[in-house]
Amino acid sequence: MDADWLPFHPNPKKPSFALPAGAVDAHCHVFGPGAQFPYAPERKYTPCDAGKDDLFKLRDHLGCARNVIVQATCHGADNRAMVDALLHSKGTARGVATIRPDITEAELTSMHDAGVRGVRFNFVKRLVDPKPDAHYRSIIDKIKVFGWHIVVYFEAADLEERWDFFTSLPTIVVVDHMGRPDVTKQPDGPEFGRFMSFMERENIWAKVTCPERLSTMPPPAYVDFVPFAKAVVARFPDRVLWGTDWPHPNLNMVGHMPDDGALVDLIPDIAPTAELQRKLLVDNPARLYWGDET
Ligand code: 0GY
Repeated sequence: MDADWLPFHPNPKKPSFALPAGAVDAHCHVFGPGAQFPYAPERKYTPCDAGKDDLFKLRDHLGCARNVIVQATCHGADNRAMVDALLHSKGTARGVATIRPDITEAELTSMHDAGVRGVRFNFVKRLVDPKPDAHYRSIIDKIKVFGWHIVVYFEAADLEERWDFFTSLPTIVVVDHMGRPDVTKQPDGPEFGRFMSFMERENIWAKVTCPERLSTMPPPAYVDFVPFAKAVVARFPDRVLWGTDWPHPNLNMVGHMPDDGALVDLIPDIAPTAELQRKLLVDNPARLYWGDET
């Protein structure tokens, strides 16, 4: 792993907030293990190993029922570690893949059968080299028949730059970490206002995730993050998702590793009622990721 890599918390607390039955951790990753699932040559970081066994242990410890495992950039478009985790999850995990336009229908079918329900388009330049729109459009053509959705990861400035592209996407679009707002600005200011206008489109969803990444204030309260996430949950309660982001890549950039139990304890601050919590943690992810289950 990279010399300054921060490994995931070895001993997270048991949350004080009891997650509702059926709660989904809808944003997490697996890293390797590298000896079994090598990291991609084009990766921009080399993480600590953090495989499916550790992920499922955390799921049970926190009181989650299910996971959505999002392909991490350190594995590029090699989805084997993520798919292997889905196949060993006994139906308790769905996946979001990274694919290239030359993927075959047989490969997509096999991923769908394993539990993949979406693709991730990543525009964060320190993680990937973003591609021209045509690259993403050819992937959209391939996934249409499977009914998959698109997960996008971008920074606040990208929303303005690629507005026409993002607003033209024909599927449900889930935005990672609310599009990375600068939380030192005002939640009702122009920058986050642009994101809230984006959310007004019925096909746009948001993950109210990553206080540890976005906040400039100390854990576990992350006071400056809360009003942003709370505003999104209040206004769009049926189109929000929550997740841990375990095993928390690149937190050397912010200087600390959160306690995942404390991240769970932050949920009532951003979703203050039982109804909002049920939608955020249970109903919304169940509809999006397990909606085809009979
Ligand atoms: C996250 C955030 C980050 C990394 C990745 O796939 C990734 O490498 O998503 C980041 O560094 O901000 O969602 O895990």
